[in-house]
Amino acid sequence: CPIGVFDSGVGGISVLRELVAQMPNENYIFFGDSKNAPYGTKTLEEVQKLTCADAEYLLSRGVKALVVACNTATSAAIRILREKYADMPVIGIEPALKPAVHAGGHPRVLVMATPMTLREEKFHALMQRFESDAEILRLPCPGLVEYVEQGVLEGAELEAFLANLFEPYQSHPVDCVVLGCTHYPFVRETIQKLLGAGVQIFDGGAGTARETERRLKDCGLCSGRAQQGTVELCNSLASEQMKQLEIRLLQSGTVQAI
Ligand code: DGN
Repeated sequence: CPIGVFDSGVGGISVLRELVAQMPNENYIFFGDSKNAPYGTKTLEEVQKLTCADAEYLLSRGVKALVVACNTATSAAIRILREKYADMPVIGIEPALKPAVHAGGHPRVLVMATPMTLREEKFHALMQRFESDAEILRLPCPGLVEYVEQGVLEGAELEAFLANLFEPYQSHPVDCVVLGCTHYPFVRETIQKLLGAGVQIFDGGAGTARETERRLKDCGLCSGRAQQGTVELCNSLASEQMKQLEIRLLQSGTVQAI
């Protein structure tokens, strides 16, 4: 059986890339709900409803585990999904505050995420755990997801948008950045360019992939296949242009997308 991975759009492919690197012999079905992206500026009830529909689609495709490759959907609905699908591993993602804070020296950490992720209870609880070891600054980035959904990963317009967001930190720079939305790793180079090479950038993709492998092992659900697995890319906006964008983002020379 395949592993089901979903996001409110194409951002979750940054997590899918890590999953494939971590467990190349598994089969994957990715579902991106680009038709309804972005989730991060919708109401909690809307996001919960859309997240459950995404999960149901993957369940109908016979997946053995669910990876919620979206910080917004995780913060809004992970509890609901775990209750609903109590007999299967349901893995979420959250902003990678821990490795950033452990970079040491009471760092100034900038957390970039959607307004909903930063507003929800789950993030407040996470922040409380690390508040004494770092100065944690929250930067909601409405509008950034849309650039990635349109395949704009670099260029003058994106740089101007980000420079405007980073303006308050010019006079007092940050030490680390946490990419708390799965779309943002695709614009990582542009963020690094604007903030400078000395700023460390973290995201939760690799941690989520390791956690998924642990959970599959615990449940005896790892694939015993010796050969490379497959990746199927699905999207609620089924167009040739979207397919090409998804393949470009997956950037995998070894895994064939079907
Ligand atoms: N990729 C989603 C996340 O990680 O929060 C956000 C996309 C959105 O819907 N705003």
